[in-house]
Amino acid sequence: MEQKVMDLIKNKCGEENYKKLAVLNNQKVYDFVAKYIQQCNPDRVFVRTDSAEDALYIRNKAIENGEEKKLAINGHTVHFDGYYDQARDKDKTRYLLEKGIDLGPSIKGIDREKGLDEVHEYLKDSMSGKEMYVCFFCLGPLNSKFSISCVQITDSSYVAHSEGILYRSGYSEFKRKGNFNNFFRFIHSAGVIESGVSKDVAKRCIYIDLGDRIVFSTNTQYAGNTVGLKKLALRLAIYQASGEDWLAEHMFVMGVHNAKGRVTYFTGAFPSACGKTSTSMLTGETIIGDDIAYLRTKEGKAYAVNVESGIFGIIRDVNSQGDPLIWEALNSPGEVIFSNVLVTEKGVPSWLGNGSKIPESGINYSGEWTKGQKDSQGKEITSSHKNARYTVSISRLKNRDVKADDPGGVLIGGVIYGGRDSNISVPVQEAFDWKHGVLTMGASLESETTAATLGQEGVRKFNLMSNLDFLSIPLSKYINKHLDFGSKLNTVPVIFAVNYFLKDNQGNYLNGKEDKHVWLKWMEQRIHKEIEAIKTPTGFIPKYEDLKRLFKEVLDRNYTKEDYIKQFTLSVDENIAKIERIVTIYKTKVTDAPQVLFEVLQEQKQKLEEIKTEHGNYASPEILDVSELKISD
Ligand code: SPV
Ligand code: MN
Repeated sequence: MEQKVMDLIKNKCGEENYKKLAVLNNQKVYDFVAKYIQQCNPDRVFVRTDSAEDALYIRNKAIENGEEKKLAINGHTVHFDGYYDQARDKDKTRYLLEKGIDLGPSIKGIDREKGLDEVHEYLKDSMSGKEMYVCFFCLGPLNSKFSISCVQITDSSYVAHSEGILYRSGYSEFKRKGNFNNFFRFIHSAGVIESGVSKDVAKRCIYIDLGDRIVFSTNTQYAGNTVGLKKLALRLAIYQASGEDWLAEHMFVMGVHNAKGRVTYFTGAFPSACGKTSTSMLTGETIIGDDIAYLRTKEGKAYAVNVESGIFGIIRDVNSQGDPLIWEALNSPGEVIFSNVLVTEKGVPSWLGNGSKIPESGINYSGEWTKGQKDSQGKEITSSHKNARYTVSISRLKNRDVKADDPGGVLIGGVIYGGRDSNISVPVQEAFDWKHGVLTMGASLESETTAATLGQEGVRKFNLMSNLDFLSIPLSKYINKHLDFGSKLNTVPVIFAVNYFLKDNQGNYLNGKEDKHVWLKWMEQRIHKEIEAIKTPTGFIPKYEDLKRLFKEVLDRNYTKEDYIKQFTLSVDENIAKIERIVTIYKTKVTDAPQVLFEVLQEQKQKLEEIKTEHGNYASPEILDVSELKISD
């Protein structure tokens, strides 16, 4: 059997690629590759090692086969996903579950046998006429206890190219580890390609086998559905972490610097398109990663690594003013993949909110485009898609943190939870302790939906830890894991909640995009117990004097008392209604929700009711600033 497997591989790979596999001496890799050569029937197979030459081969292939097109600036390319393939497909992303297994009503499953049959049917001969890429990557830094090795098989050079930017190459790790078997496997086929895009999106499916640690993805190209190492691996990692003692989170990791050179690391969980990347990219601070982190404890302290090495960021509203560092990378030579933007005939990309006039015509995710064009449903087609993206390596960014590849991770000082919330939470607040933060900020997170997933925008949805879309274990288990994680710590990270999207009664945002930098500096000072805060029923909020000073220092702006009061007034009824919504979710949609969650939320509700009796529905921070609270409580 073994010889047969190797002969089959050799036949499709050719001598050179075969040798690259043969030195790995890993039976599980061979079986995986052989199985999908047989199933998908590619014309040939390319094996990606860690060499620059192999990365270049894939990059060139993407141009040759039309999945990417060169743009005017050297190293820049554009890729288009199909018109109906512009975001993560939550409905078609499902866990393959054995009969009788249920992960709870919020997590979608499909009968394992049925799902495997369906996806294998789609994969059958799906690579005929195409090349198969077998790629080795590492989630997390090389040589690190945090990290997980991966093999990705795909017939999309765009997917393989994106992964080469977004992840650390992992061939050398496979070589070092030899015949090991605890790695993740991903198999993707874009299916039939017509005009450069997946033709059969109706047959799109993304099926996850947690036990075998394998993910299948077919008839789609959008990176959130196809780049196995991103959100698909996050699901496998959450499952694996749940049986061990670490956490896999939808979080950025960044360093915040004070004037004296002190660096404090934060992790931050925000739903897609809610300011996560832009926070991690703030000028003057340093980035480790913008999307996915693994967290571990060591000697009573919490550490984090960035699972990735690049950014797959939303390009909408990226402009020279708001995002100067990204802007520079997107406007200078070097490797960048733009996806689903508008491209002019001169090969210049254009996107919504880039600070320039939208061109009259060009090529976009709908094909040839002219201003005002409508789709078959009569809906106006935007020039660039709202979820259009750029893919760039963090190594291209000047603000990359020096510890970005540290195998030991960075010590976490603060954890931030953020959501899109127009009328409930104040712009920034600090939890009373780990338990309070996990339960009332992380596990109670709600956010208004965005274009990052298919479906209606602007609907308020529950999204615990911003990780709900990726959970592969029951919610109660996930929350308990967080509580346990904190209980093992002597140095406990401080938990904060931010809301960049608060609006007034007329629907105007109460904060500028840049204000988040002030909140970050406030959090940094709170972690080091340098400033006092006001205790409210929902958390500690800033004192006016501190924000006034910080607005001046950070943004050179005069922050008025009037703005402070508008932004930090506690909306009591709205907060109570939110607690009631969250309690209902945990009572009706979550099996065995931890009792402590109900207790903490009930206590918070009671305090809010007391405030209401005393001060009415809107409690100004000045009224609340009566407590005996000092630097810590
Ligand atoms: C997100 O939507 O949270 C992203 C992009 O980071 S995706 O790869 O689609 O998940
Ligand atoms: Mn994300």
